[in-house]
Amino acid sequence: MATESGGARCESVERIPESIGTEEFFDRFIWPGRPAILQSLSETWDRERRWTLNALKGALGEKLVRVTVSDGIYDFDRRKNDWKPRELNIRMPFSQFADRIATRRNNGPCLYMHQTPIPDQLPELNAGVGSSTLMPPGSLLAQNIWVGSSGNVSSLHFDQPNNFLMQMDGRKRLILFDPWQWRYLYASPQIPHFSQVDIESPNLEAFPDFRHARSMEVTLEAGETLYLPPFWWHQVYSETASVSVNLFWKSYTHQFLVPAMFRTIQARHARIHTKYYEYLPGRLPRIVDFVKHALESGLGAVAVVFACALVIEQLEAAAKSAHGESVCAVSNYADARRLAEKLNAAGRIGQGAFLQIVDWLGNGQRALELVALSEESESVSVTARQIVTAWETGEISFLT
Ligand SMILES: O=C(O)CCC(=O)C(=O)O
Repeated sequence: MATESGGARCESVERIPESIGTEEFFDRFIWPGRPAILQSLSETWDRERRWTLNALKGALGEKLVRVTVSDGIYDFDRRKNDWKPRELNIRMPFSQFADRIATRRNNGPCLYMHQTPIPDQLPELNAGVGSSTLMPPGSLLAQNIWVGSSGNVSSLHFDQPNNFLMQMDGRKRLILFDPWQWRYLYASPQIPHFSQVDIESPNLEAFPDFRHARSMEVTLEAGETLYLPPFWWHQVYSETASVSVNLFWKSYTHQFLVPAMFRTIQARHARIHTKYYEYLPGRLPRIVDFVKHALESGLGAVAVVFACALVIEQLEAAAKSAHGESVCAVSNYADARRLAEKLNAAGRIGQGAFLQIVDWLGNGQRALELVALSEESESVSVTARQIVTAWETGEISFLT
């Protein structure tokens, strides 16, 4: 079906009505990298008693929360090629916020308490936070809550971790593009996990290949969870007042074999040397897991390729540390957080920010994105060069 945008919508995302075992979930969705809607996952979260707007109002009461006010697009003004966050932040008691979003009129301002880390910012809710047996133990990276009015749009981007987006109250609609659509979606050089294309009204002169993009559309009802594999692009529309919780959890190595990651590898080979290094130990068990899985599934050739990659990585790492140099490759949130903590400690950025992406594009625009996690911190962008220079001049030191 052709859309107004010139792209097309195709296929649908499978809905899984009953609970599904971990092994089956991995075979059908994780290994092939397919999204799914799980209709029973959030049952275990006591959704109605703890996570509806009313229940949250009871739990949070007059607590001051940070809310963004916008015309709906709260992140970037891609039409003006403006990549600074355009949001207006205010603080208000949660109960007042809940009343405002429940009664928003069609053309009124949109309010959003978006991507708010529960353990850090809403410890009152911590006791109600669960996990999922579908995630390997120890793989949880972040638990965020998203509460807002109808009309909010989280514009087209992807994330590196696996994601369970659980719809607790209200309804959201999502437009998804698989990772292989990368070249049709024109990642922003400034914020490389965001697309420059306004998919509602694309500028096909500036972004001609968008016409080849193929998307899927899904509606997420209360009680449903979307499993979104890493690097899947998503634009999210709140269709009603809404409460969602999302769990980010670690990716597997094979999930990095997508165009965005190839760009990172290119960047590595372009010799962007920096002197901090620690991603390998975290990734090792996941590569080994994948090799084992490939062998068990009779995919001998795949196992061999990965085993070779593993050996090459090890040798490369050993050679680099022997020469006292290493590669800047922060590949997951946990590593990024640790790096940001070092930067924080060195007074380079505000408390609670973290690095999300390093050198995706390898196109000379080596932006690192620092994302604010708490009210005290500010979103800042620094280039890899700035960090390296600061490191070389001894202004900061980290990950040695
Ligand atoms: O629900 C939203 O508005 C955005 C959610 C999202 O981007 C995510 O879970 O990664």
